This record gives sequence, C-alpha cells and structure tokens, in this order.
Amino acid sequence: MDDAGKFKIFFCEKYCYMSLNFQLYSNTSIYALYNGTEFPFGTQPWKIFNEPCYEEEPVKLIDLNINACNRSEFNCIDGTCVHIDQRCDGRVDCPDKTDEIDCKILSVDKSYLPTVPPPPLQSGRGQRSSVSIGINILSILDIVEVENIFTLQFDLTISWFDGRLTMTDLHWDTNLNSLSAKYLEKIWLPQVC
Ligand SMILES: [Ca+2]
Repeated sequence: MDDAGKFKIFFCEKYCYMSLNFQLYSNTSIYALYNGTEFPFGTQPWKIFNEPCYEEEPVKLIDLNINACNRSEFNCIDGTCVHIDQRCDGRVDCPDKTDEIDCKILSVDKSYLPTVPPPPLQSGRGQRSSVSIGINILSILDIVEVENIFTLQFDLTISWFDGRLTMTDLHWDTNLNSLSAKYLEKIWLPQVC
C-alpha cells in the first residue's frame, strides 16, 4: 500500500504520538508528541522530534489540527464541526466561539494603492477599467414643466471588478457581505458627481 504523504497516529499508555511518513520523497519520519490527557482533536500544541524516543529536546513546537470535519463544514478550534454557512454569520455556533473569531470579509494586500483604479480586465494600449452604473427609478416625486425639472426617488448601483482584492467568508445572504466604512476607506471607489 502506498502511504506516501499520509500519516499514522499511535495511542500509547503514557501519551500519544503521531508519525508523519514522507515516503514519497524520502524514508524520513517525523514524530510529534502530544502531552494532553484527552484525545488530541481540534488544534493542539505538539512537540516535533526527529526520533521517537522523546528524550532529546524537541526540534520544534507547533499547533496541529486534527478533525473529522468534511469540506462543507468549519472546523472549530476545539475540533467541533459546524456547517460552513455558520462561519461568521453573527451567531455563535462553536462551543469555543471560534466560528465568529477573525472574521474578515475583505483582504487588502499591503501593495494595494487605493488611489489607483483597478487594472482593466483586458490589457492593451488605451484599455480602461470598466465601471457599470444602473439606476432603478422607484417613483417620480415631482415634475416642474416650466423649469424642466423633475425629482425622482431611485436606487443607484455601481459595479466594477477589482482583481487586487480577495473576498473571504462570503455568505449566500448578501446582507452579511456588506463592507463596513473601515474597509471602504482602504479600497479604490469610483467617484460619482
Ligand atoms: Ca456562527
């Protein structure tokens, strides 16, 4: 059986340890020791050794995560699985509340320049970024024919693509995807006179 890239977990009386076998590239094994009294599910501190004797000082201390969540679930730090839609939805679902920690809808790279428009989707001389504007008239409030003036109530929609930004933790309920003023200050916005 090809175990390349897989790992094995052994539970011992005094402690449990995990053996990582990188057989695809070499026969080297890395051993990780967990000193907890419970099963090491969720994110736990592990000590990494080159040998399984654990008598020498560990070469590294790392946080490893072991969980049984599937791809449609969010893995709470304590190992509990909740549906991915419950991540950053404003309600606490994980017993340790980690589904509502570090929620960030928008990731802005340090190299981002908010004064510079996003690059156009098509490169080439004379190409410009595309900004679409839509107006949905809700009602006509007033018409003054003599002065050629009319007053409308409308919704204004402006859309553009900025490939420099990364959106995360998005929801089907778009009301949960609104950007706060804190984010809007960091990104380029089209100016509408
Ligand atoms: Ca939640």
